[in-house]
Amino acid sequence: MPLLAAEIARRRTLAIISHPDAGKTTLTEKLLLYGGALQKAGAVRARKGQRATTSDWMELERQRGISISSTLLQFDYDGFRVNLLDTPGHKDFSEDTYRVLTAVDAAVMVIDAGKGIESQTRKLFEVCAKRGIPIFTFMNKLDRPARDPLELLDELESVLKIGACAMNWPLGHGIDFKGVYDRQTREMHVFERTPNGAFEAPVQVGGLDDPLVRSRLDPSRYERVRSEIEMVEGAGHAFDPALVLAGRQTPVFFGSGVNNFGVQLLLDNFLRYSPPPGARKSGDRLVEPDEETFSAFVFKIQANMDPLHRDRIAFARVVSGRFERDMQVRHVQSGKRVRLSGAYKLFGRDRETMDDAVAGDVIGLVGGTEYGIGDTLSQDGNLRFAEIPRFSPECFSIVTNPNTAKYKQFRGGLKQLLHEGVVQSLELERPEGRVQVLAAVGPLQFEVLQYRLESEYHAESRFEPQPWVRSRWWRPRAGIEPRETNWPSGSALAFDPDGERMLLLAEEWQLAYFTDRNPHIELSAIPFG
Ligand SMILES: Nc1nc2c(ncn2[C@@H]2O[C@H](COP(=O)(O)OP(=O)(O)OP(=O)(O)O)[C@@H](O)[C@H]2O)c(=O)[nH]1
Ligand SMILES: [Mg+2]
Repeated sequence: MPLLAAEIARRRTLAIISHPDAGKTTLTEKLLLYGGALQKAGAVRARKGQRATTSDWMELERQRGISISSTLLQFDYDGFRVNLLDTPGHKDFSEDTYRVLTAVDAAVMVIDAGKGIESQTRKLFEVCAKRGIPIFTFMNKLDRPARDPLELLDELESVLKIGACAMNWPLGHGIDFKGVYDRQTREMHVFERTPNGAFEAPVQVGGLDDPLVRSRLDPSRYERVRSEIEMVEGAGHAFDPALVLAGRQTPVFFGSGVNNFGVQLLLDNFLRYSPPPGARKSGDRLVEPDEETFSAFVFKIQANMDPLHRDRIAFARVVSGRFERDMQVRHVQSGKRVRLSGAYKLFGRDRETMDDAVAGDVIGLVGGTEYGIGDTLSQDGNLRFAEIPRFSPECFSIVTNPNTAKYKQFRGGLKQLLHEGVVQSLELERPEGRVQVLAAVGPLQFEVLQYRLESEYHAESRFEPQPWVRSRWWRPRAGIEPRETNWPSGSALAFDPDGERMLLLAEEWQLAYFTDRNPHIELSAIPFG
């Protein structure tokens, strides 16, 4: 069996992130095509008879043409084992995306070159920066009218405060977009478009003066590109792999995901310069990937991925040691010893038995009903990873079952989807007793819940939106004399599943007002734990 260190060194675990619609799922599909994991690429909005993408496998995703849930794709390419996670861009699903970011070692940030940096991209960038994750940038959609490349680079520097180094340079844009100039090899890659971009784009590669390559560009465009390249060579940042690993420089690749232009260059350079799996914190200690003891944490749960099996998969990122089939580990949260028998390698909704995994790999665990998001699995019962971020919900709804004949399906489905974290569940304190209220970061989460209850459990549901717009965990502040609390009008008290107290507010301004009026109460945007 190969040495642990050598196995770890060839792992790459990354997330693709951005604002909605920048082209993450399309790029993911093309990375799979160029990575040899797909023979033919599908489209996000596939027409009748066309292939859909591998990562938007959920029916609702295909109907709406957006990603709702993150998807894991594992494949081997050029000596590397890649764990690729396509994430949803919509802010209502950002909890899922943020969880995924705890499990990766690098990110590819996709930017629509016609638009530049959009709000959600900026937020996700900040999360990556805080975690010290190196970021590779893909400037996408160059086949459409795009902003000036220099301006796009400047924007990265001024808005995100990170050095931006163009790794390649676009040869034109819009219908004149012909390919890219690779600054490292000083070669032009001139591509041909293929129908639907389903197959790799034929490419001609040659130096700047190569007449064959040159003849493919309009002469005035060629002159312009040449002078742009001279300028970048003179004034642009020098590429510095150490700065990239430190999160202080982002290598920028121009291209078009739909047309497959520039995808190969992104993939090869990403694998070459991105880091192998890093350590994770357990309490005060850093757990290194090459430690002998196996450890992992669960960052995502998804039920019913396979319509034939209708089971639940927990996604666990291996932090250290070596996973072996049927091994016994401790599920730290319950204290129980569990056997890791149903373990899978995942490719969208497809699965294959996993025999061997090391740090960086994500294992799909089937059947462990006790696993929750954030849980630690380890041979060392003293380890506990606390990676998963929590969010205070801003949308609330009470759900009821309108069809008494389907009570069992409704209850069962709701329980499973709550466990998966599709939405959160709170208990509202009412004079008549406690009432369940569902809580989410954004309203689309409720739509997904309703749709999935119907399609996966054949259960109807009725949602009654509630008026609160903010929530906080609260407790009496230590060392301050208790006194009567001034609850704002329209507010409500609730309990989270751990029994921690929460305050739900009807207006945003009440937050500051409440803090001001109630110095004896401490508020927190995350649970006190
Ligand atoms: N013209 C052009 N369109 C593109 C390109 N890449 C993606 N698109 C289109 O942009 C739309 C959104 O693409 P997706 O890949 O679904 O974007 P996404 O970032 O995954 O979106 P969410 O997951 O919903 O956040 C689709 O209609 C794509 O066909 C590109 O390079 N050029
Ligand atoms: Mg997507």
